[in-house]
Amino acid sequence: MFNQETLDKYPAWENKQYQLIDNDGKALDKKWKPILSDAEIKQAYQDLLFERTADMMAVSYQRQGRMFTYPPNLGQEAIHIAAGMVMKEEDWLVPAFRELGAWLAKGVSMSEIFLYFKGNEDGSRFANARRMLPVSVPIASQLLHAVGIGYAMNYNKEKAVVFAFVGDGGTSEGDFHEALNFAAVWNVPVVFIVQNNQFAISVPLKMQTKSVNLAVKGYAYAVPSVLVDGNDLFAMHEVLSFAREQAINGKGPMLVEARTFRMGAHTTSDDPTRYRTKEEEEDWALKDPMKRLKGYITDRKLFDLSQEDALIKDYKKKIDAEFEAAEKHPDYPLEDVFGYMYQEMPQELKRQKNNYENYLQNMEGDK
Ligand SMILES: Cc1ncc(C[n+]2csc(CCOP(=O)(O)OP(=O)(O)O)c2C)c(N)n1
Ligand SMILES: [Mg+2]
Repeated sequence: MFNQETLDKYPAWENKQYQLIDNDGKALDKKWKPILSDAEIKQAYQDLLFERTADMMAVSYQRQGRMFTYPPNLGQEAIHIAAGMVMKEEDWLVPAFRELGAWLAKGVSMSEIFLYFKGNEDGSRFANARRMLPVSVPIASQLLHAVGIGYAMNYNKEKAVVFAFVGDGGTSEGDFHEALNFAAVWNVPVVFIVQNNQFAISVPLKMQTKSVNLAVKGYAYAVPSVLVDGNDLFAMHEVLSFAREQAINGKGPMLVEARTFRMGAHTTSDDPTRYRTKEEEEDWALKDPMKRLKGYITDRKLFDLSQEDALIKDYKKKIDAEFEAAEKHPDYPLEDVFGYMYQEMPQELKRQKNNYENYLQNMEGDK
């Protein structure tokens, strides 16, 4: 089990990553025993399968022209499922925009997610997800909000933790550094999860930083930090459980760099073949988090894989119904987009509104 002693054995500057299972799902240390029960492991696999199915369907709805955009999660799901298992109801989730499984664990519905990516702000009004901020596209800005929430929780003497997500690209933003600095100074209960998926759109990590890794950046601010195999559900779960424990016990923030790979495109408007090689993709495919977890559960006979197709079919039905609900949701009035900034609408904004109205009318005409 990951503890303070383990943390001390993984100083970030040595660039050793915490990992428990290999690419086939076999334990690296034969003596290792998961802290998760068999039932929890089986559930984790099913949740991962659901996230992957929902994610692929979201991409296809967008391709059908039924949603404006979508950022695929493919390959990064173990991080999300592990975080979802560790987060408690009273904890806060401060998302970036690529951690679908964690949102679902908080209680966000797929139809809310679809609404959001259809450009409808009702998608950020979560009916059931408690203590979760809306998706944050302005890179790294959410980390400052996370620290603010952590500060408020200390002030109110609340025993809960903030889980804040950011990408590798986000670590180049000033906000990331400001957030880490004040997280340490104020000793806030914030767990920073850096999803290092190797790219910020088309910019590879080596053009982003000269540091040995991203975890090492935490040390400058006295934030305990560790590099973890983000495609290893067990390693992620252990480290995040430890980070939560530390935060709850007043030990302050922690930074977890989850090393992973975005197997899909940045968003549905991106073509990754233009900036990365087939070899790189093939190499990371061997480390696919689902394949590894599947290897583990197959060895341990925790899940009857012959049920998988039926399960996926059932998920697809549910996801389709959620998408239909999003499509039936009332459209927002155009006035909402343009109406609130000024008491009297300036000429330029009137021109834009007019253009947009014409565009919508023409779209109608094409049907
Ligand atoms: C402040 C800001 N600058 C630029 C952008 C445009 N942008 C959107 S996603 C992205 C890259 C983010 O990369 P990373 O943090 O690694 O997250 P990933 O997309 O890989 O999950 C950029 C530059 C933005 N949304 N916000
Ligand atoms: Mg990235």
